[in-house]
Amino acid sequence: MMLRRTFLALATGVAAIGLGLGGASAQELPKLKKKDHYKVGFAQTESNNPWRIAQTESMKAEAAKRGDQLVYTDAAGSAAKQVADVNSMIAQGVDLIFLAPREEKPLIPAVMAAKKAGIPVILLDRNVDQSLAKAGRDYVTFIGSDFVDEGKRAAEALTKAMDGKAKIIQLEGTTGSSPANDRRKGFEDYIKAHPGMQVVASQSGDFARDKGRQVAETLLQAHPDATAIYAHNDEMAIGAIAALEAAGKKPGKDVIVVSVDGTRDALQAIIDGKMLATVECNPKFGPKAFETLDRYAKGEQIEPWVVNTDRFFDKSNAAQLIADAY
Ligand code: GZL
Repeated sequence: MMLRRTFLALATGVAAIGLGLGGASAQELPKLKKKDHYKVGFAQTESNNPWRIAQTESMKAEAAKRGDQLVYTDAAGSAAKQVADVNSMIAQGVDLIFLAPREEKPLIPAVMAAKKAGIPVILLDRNVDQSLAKAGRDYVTFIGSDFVDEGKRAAEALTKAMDGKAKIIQLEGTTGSSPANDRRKGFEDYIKAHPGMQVVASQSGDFARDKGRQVAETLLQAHPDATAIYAHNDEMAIGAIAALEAAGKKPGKDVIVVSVDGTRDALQAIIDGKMLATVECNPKFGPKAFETLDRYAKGEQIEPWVVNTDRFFDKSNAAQLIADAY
């Protein structure tokens, strides 16, 4: 009996080490030594729209305000380049990396490389595939909006405005990105309970205005009976409005447009009656990102998801809030 118990204990121990559950350093989240000033990396996905530019400006402004050194990279829309950018930050020996993973899976190796190098990572704005990496184990936390809720709120507003009956064209964000995956999920889960609300076509416009216009043009030709457009971000929604007008359709009358972000152009489109509403997705991460870094350096236990709360913009408040929009 003794022999069996010893064997079992040994086997469990070996298995645990094999799974990396044993060796403390290999599995522990890197710590952040408290300093007066830090050298931090910020790996941005691209700068192809006002949202991303506003996010970058906010991070740079907060770093400057604190006298911290920011090693900034722009992956120009390439997940592979973003992985290389993170690896270069690791080589430069930054204290911590802020990463907005362009897509949920390709950035996992970068997160694991930083962990192996003893550099903590805070995910901003977009998340990684939760089955492959975990907050508190592989990275410190994810700071960002609830994209599923954004999709749900867009669906709620559209369902109400259309009395529960619409043929919807969906313009999806960047393929494989968490905002695109979750904004789709939130929207489609909501309309399941409203059979009159039908998505007749769904395609990625890569969160970009011109791509969004081109995709909207194609889908409107294929679905001339479409009565609504749900865009995963305002840039694509603005592109879709241009496509509608080019097709001789009146946005806000013939086709109702709803979106996410809360950019200045979107609020203007709402004021002009061309867009129904947009759910805010606040890009000004700077203060909260560095506040979370400070909390972590002080040894605080950081919650796995630091949630950004989102307002809702429609004709009731767009005019009074446009002055602060980006
Ligand atoms: C959302 C962010 C998205 C914005 C888009 O947090 O990742 O990326 O909604 C941006 O405008 O391109």
